Amino acid sequence: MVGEYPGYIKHKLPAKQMTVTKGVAELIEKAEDDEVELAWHRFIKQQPQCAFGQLGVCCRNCNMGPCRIDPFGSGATRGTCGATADTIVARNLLRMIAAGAAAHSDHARDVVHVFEGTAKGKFKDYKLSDTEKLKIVAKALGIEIEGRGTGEIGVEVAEVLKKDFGKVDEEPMELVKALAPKRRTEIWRESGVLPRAADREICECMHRTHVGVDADAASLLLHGIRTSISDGWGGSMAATLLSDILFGTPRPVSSKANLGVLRKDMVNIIVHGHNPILSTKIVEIAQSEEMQKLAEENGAKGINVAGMCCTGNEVLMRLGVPVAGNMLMQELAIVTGAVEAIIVDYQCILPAIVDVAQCYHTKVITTEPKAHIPGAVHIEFDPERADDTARKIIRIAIENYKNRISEKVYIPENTMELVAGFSVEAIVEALGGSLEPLINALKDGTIKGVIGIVGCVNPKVKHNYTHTVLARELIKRDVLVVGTGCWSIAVAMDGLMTPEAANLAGPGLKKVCETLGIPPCLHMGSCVDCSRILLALSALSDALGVDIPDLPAAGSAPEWMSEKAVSIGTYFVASGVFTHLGTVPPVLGSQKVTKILTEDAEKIVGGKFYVEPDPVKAAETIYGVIMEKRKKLGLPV
Ligand code: SF4
Ligand code: MSK
Repeated sequence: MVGEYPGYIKHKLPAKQMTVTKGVAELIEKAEDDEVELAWHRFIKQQPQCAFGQLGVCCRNCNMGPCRIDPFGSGATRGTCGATADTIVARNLLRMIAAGAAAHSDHARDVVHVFEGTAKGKFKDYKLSDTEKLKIVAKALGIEIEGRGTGEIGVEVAEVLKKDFGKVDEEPMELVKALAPKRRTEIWRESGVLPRAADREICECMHRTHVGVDADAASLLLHGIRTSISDGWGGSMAATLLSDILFGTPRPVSSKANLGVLRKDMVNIIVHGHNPILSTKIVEIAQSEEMQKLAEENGAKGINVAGMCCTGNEVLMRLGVPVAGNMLMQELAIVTGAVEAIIVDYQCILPAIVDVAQCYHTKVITTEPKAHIPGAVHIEFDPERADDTARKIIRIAIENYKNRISEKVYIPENTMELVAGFSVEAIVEALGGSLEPLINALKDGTIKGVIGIVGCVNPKVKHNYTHTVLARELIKRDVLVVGTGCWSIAVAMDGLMTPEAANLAGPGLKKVCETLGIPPCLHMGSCVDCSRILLALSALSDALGVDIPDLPAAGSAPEWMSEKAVSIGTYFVASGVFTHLGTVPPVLGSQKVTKILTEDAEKIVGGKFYVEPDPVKAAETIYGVIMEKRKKLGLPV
């Protein structure tokens, strides 16, 4: 790897300027000392990045291309087929939404599969843990629950939800009909964006963007909105609800975050990716006497499982498993030299971890038929033999402990306490059983508003800087912050998910947090759990008797990078949320598309995008929007 890029080591990164998270700079420096290349190094080698790509004006949707539009008008203004910059930018964005929605919905399909197999008694290593929630979901879907067993109800829930993926009629998706606020579904129906089935909308994205189909930017973007709704209120919603039924609805749980959660004297296993189906099993089986004994026989004091990214969030929220870091920290976990195995499912797994692992002793174990990485050990996960698969994988990790190279081990000491597990149900419980105290606090101005902050980290910007500064600026202004994904790990490592962080909040939010014993930033889960934010918004809009766009609420993806984040941002906007983006989306090559996203969308669905890389300026603007909404509702400002 080093031989491949002999130059990079001479140009060391200014590690301390790359991140705000403690311990990360030391590990970047260690990686350079060990001659290991990281995402930051590879990002620098990509410079200058293609300006056509950044503006979204390149197209390779057919073999008359690739084509690109000159943004300054001195070169080509149309592709070979005649597509304009507006068409190309809108088509590219639609394909991003399609990929993001596909990732979430396909994740959901896997959960539905295991849920159905469990309800039928076929997958014996799983059980339906939250049967109350099963009944609530079944009722919402119009399924009879009286006098029926949970297995029977579960099978019917699975039957209904399976149709939400791929049916061919024009009826809206069942989950959307069941859970989205009625005012929203009416607006979506009128605008022609009520989704019919997740796979169908995604498929139609691909059809529309094929050469010679939809050339109208507005029409393309409307379908993007439709597809994103099929994700947020459909695919992601199904993934969250069924994961809760299978593994339990999260409740507040204390744990720790940052790479210091790795243990020098234990077998360290990282679970990384997005799905709780295997990772929950890894945690469970690792705690078994059999595996702990095996670890001791191999010279370790035991087994330490830690999470990474959203699989990490899943097992943190439900089981209190410590989280080692967010997306850009996956390579650094290996650089500690103390990780015996990194077990991955899918999404946000850098293929480069295999190269990094080669410089240490870490085994990278892929488990999903749809996510292979060259050089990794592949052990395919089979839900029918879940415990056996988990045992097999954990054994590999344990047996690898003896291969640890002690001179290469360095675990930064940094860890941070946190409280996670704030599902909507947990928030309501923390409030004493109803949303009323929160509504009252919003009404009297003790809390000015609520923001959902989500999304990735990105080497284009200082790691975790925008995430943490934006959150700090908003809690200071008495805005309650909830969120998911890599954002939640970033602010947890910054200490904002401790009840003591209430001291950083404005007087109103501080009082509320102290009364309830909650942090000012609430961890709501993984990427698919952005659906929980939608449900929270829906509950708030019901309680206040207004539609979501009228709520003193906003959304943000400060350091986003993935296509899933594009889908999430779009369904936030579609749900009526003013949505901030901290990294610039590839749309600036079309004024028309930019205008639709940042202005016109509001007239159609009530929400719009706002782009601002500076978190302090963004916080001011977001706060201003929240205050405007308060004024319109007649609430004190
Ligand atoms: Fe070029 Fe049109 Fe083909 Fe795109 S679809 S590559 S713009 S000819
Ligand atoms: S893991 S999609 S980098 S949030 Fe959900 Fe983080 Fe973004 Fe992946």
